[in-house]
Amino acid sequence: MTSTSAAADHREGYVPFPEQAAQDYRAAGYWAGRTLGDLLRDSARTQPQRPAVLTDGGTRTYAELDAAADRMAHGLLALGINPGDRVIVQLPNVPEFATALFGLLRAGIIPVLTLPAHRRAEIEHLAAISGAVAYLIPDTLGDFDYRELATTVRQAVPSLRHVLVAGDPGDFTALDSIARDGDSLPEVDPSEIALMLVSGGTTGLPKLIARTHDDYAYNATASAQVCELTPDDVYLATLPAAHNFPLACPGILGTVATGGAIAFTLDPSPEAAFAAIEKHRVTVTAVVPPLAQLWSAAVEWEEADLSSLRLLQVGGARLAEVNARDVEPALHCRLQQVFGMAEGLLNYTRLDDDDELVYTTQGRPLSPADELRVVDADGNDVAPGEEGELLTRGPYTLRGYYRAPEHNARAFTPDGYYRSGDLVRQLPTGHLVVSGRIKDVINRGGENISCDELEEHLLAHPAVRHAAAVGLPDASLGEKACVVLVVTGELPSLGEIKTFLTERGLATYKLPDLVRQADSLPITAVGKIDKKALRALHS
Ligand code: OOB
Repeated sequence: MTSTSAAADHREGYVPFPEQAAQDYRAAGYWAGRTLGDLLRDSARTQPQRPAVLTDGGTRTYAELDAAADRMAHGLLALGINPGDRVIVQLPNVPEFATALFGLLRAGIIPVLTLPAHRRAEIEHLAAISGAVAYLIPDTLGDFDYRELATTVRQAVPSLRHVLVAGDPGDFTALDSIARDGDSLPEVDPSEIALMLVSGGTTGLPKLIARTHDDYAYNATASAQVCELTPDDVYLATLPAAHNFPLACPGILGTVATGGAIAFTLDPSPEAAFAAIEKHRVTVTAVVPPLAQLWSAAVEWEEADLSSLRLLQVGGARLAEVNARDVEPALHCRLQQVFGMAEGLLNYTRLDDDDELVYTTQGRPLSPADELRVVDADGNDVAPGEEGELLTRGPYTLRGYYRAPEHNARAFTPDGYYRSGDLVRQLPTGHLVVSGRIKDVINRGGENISCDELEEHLLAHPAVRHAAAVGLPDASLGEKACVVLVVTGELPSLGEIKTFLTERGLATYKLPDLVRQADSLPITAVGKIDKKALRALHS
C-alpha cells in the first residue's frame, strides 16, 4: 500500500456516528469542534508558564510541552508518516508518552494505544488490522527488550516501515532524534478519528475502538468537570497511560484541558506511587480495585506524606463494598467509583454523593445524553431496578469496532446501542450497581452462579485478601465452582468456607466445590483479575 492511499484508507472499516446524531451532539454543545491537540494549545495560550508535566528531573511548562508536541508532529510528518496513518504506540508511563501522543495528534496521525504488557500476539494482530506504518516503543522495561519484540513484529507485519524508540534505539531510530521545527501543521478535522483504544475484553484477541476528536475531547472535559479539576490539580498516571481510564477519565487529557499538571509513575506499588504522590503533591489518581486495596493497607507501613491527595478514582472492575469502605479512612481522600469502558460510556459517583452511594454503587452516567437500557436475555427492558444487561449509546460511545463487521453485528443492536455484556441494576438516583458480566457465571448443573456475587461474600471472610471464582470443567455437572483465595494466615477448609457462606445466607447451589490457595491472582495488562489465565492455571 502506498502512503497516499494509506492516508485515505483510515476510514475503511470505521463505523461513524449517524449524521443526525452527530448534528444533535454538536447542536447541544457536547461536541465542541475542538481537536485533542487544541486542548493542549488552549492551555498553553492561557497559561504558558504553568507546569504541564512533572518529572523527576524537573518541570516542563505548557509552553514547552506545546512546542515539543509541534516539533514531534513535524518530525513524524518529515519521516513520511501522513495524516490518517496509524502508528502503534506502546510506551510506558514516562513523560515522553505525553510528547509522542500530542505530537501524533497534532499531525493528524492516529495513535493505536497498546499497553506495555502486550506481547507479540496482540501487537501483530493490532498492527495488522490497523495497517500501522510505524511502531513506537521504549528500549527496555524491567528485563524485557521491546526492540527484540519490534524486530519480530516487523517481520510479520510488512506495513510497519518505522520503529521509533524512546531511549537507546539500537538498530532503530531514536524518537527524540526526529523532532524538528517546521512551518505549518495540517488542519485536523475534529470529527475525524483521533486515536484508537484497545478493547479490554478478556476473551479472544483485542479489538480496536476508534475515538474521534469531538467525542474524546468531550469524554475528557466532561470528566474533568465531574472530578472538579482545576489548574491547581496534579494528576498522577498510575495505571498504564494508554488505557482509557488514566488517559481521558479525566486522566492526562482532562488535566491538560484544565491546565493542571501531570506526573507519571512506572510502578504502581505503594512504595513507588506514594513517593511520587509526596514528591509531586499529587491531588488525583486512578487505580484498579486490587491496587486500591493494597494502597489502603500500605499506609500502615509506608511513611510517605499523602496529604495532597484529594481524590482516588477506583474502577476497571468491581470494587467490593468492604474494600470501598476502607479507602477514605486509610488514605484521607474522597473515593470515586468509576464504571467505564474503552467503548465509551462512563459512570462516576459524584464528589457530593451520599457516602452510601459512593461505597455501594459504581456511579451514574457522565452525560445527560447517555442513553441506557437494561434488558433481559430476550432484549426486552426489565422493570426499573431489576438486573439485566446494560446497553448504551451516546455522544462518546462507539457505533462499531474498527474493521470488525461480523463482531459488530452481534455487539450492537440495529438502532446503535452497544451491548456491554455487563449485568447491572439502576437505582432511582440513576446510579448503577454492577453485578457481573453476562459471561462471568458458573453454570453448575444448569444453575447459574454469579462469580461476582460469590467473590463479594468470600471477601467478607477475615482471612481472605483476594478471591476469584471460576468454573472448571466437570463430567457430571458441566462446570464445578472453584474458588481461588489469597489469604492471610491459614487457608480455610472447604467445609469452613461453606459454613461461612451459608451463615451469610447464600443459597446452597452457589456453594463452591473446590477451594484453592494462591500467593497472588493473575492479572491482565491493566491490572484486573485475569479469569482466563486463572481457569487455565487451575483446570
Ligand atoms: C475500563 O475500561 P475497559 O475497556 O478496560 O473495561 C471495561 C469493562 C466494563 O465493561 C466492565 O465489565 C468492567 O470493565 N468494569 C467494571 C468497572 N469498571 C469497568 N466492572 C465493575 N465495576 C467497575 N467500576 O475498565 C475503564 C474505562 C474507563 C474508566 C474506568 C474503567
